[in-house]
Amino acid sequence: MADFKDKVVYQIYPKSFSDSDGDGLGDLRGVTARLDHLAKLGVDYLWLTPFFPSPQRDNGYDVADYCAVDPHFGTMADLEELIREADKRGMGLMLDMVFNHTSTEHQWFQRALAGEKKYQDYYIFRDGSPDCPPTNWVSKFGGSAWEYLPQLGRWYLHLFDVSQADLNWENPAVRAELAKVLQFWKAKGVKGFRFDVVNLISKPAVFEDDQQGDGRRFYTDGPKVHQYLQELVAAGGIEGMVTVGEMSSTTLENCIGYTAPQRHELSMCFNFHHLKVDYKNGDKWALMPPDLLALKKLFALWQEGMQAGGGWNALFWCNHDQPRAVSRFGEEGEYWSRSAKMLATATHMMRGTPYIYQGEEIGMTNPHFKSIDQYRDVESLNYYQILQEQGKTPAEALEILAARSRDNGRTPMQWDDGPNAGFTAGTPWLGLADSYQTINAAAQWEDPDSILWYYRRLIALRKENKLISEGKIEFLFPEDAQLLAYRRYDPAGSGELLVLCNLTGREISDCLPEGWSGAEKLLGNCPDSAPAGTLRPYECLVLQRA
Ligand code: TEU
Repeated sequence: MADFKDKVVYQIYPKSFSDSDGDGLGDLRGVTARLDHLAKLGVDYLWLTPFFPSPQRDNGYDVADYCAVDPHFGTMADLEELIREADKRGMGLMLDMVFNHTSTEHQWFQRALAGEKKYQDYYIFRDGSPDCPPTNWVSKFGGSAWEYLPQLGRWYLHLFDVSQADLNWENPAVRAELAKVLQFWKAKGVKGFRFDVVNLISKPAVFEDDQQGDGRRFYTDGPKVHQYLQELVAAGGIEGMVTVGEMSSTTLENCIGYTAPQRHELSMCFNFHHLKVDYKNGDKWALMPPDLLALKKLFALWQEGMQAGGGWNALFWCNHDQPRAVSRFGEEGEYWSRSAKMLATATHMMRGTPYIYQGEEIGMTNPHFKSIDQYRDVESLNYYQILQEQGKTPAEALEILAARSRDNGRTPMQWDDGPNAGFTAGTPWLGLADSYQTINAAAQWEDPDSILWYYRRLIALRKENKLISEGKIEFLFPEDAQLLAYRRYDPAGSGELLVLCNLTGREISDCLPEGWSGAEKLLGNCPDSAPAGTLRPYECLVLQRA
């Protein structure tokens, strides 16, 4: 089994990380040029989101060829160089496998379109009249999940964009093709994989209308998903590699199944329940401040539940689909640095493997776009229309996008305070957050009190202290909506950690559980002279005792 409990993964969105050739798009050589930043930070694995040939309707999650490099990102030789250079610095690459769907420009889909029966069986086609889709299921990006093809007189399923056709995992030939993709990249020397929406691959035997929802209950954690994953891992020969599955709307029971070692499925998985606590009535497009009590309950449920079942969590606040955590759960003004450090502490001290999304380590904020022309994401552009059809004014729709758009997390990495933050010598494909004059990596490497140095310390601590990587977890003060508190301990040995995070802009007093006064401070964003048991806005503290 791969070793991942004391490791930290850094997520790179290559399009927005670093541009080596001035075309405004980040590329693989750009990543190689920045490896020293990552090595100094101390991360172990680099997860790169897709750089495969793609029409880029969904920024590369619409893959047209699984075993090649899109010229926009460079060449296979560039990738091989990146693998070698990362390896020299003790870092391994994890590639993003988008196996629920392909781009409709993939040759499999093109051959299906051309009438080849073999390739039609690679996708999910259904008969039906042009005015009535086979089911009422809704695409994750809005609109029907079915598209009619007049030339074939049939519909195909796309749970995401119309250009992302769902693969038919019932077909053993499809499963064999995908296992070959894993073998191909393993032979190139990559160390692991992230599997995109992999809990959606197993569709039900019968397709029916969903009278209660958008259809997800029929295909989420579907009937054969565990069997397919076991088969993929074995046939791909990736059992010893580090793997993470992205699980959409999943359950605790299934995630235990996906990650408990004796099941030979995945090392760990992402779930998103804690990132829906600011969705009003579960609707991403309805704004609400985060429900902190709900957040705490979800952390406790998933942490203690995965522990009890022998599963393993991926720990994260940010990725390329999420707004910036400091803008969402922290504070962008006076407490910007303090709240960013508190949020980092909250997840990095938990039981699981932490993921850092590019820019998070310097506390990058949402860009606060004001006009629809500034957005690029297909989901944002679709919902700008849908929200107006639902009666919102353009200004209201823009306010929602400014809080919820995936582009919030996709603005270029802020390297320095020079033109375009050092991201590109050309015109960036997506505008920068104007905060880069003050929020950038160069300035933070100069400042030992920065968010960046704090992340470096958190990563180092995980390797020094087994309680962080291996210890058990127990949550405290479950009914307190302000204070996130848990302890990490070794039931067989000695030593214990206490983690206290003030999730709010209000001071907390008397938050020290019994027996902890006088304990040693391991880490925190509060001054050493702070009175014991008091946490000012967004302060956090990690204590240890023998
Ligand atoms: O995302 C899966 C997914 O369902 C969400 O994160 C989605 O973006 C959000 O819920 C919509 O409101 C993965 C990738 O991370 C994402 O970038 C891709 O667009 C998607 O799969 C399709 O491949």
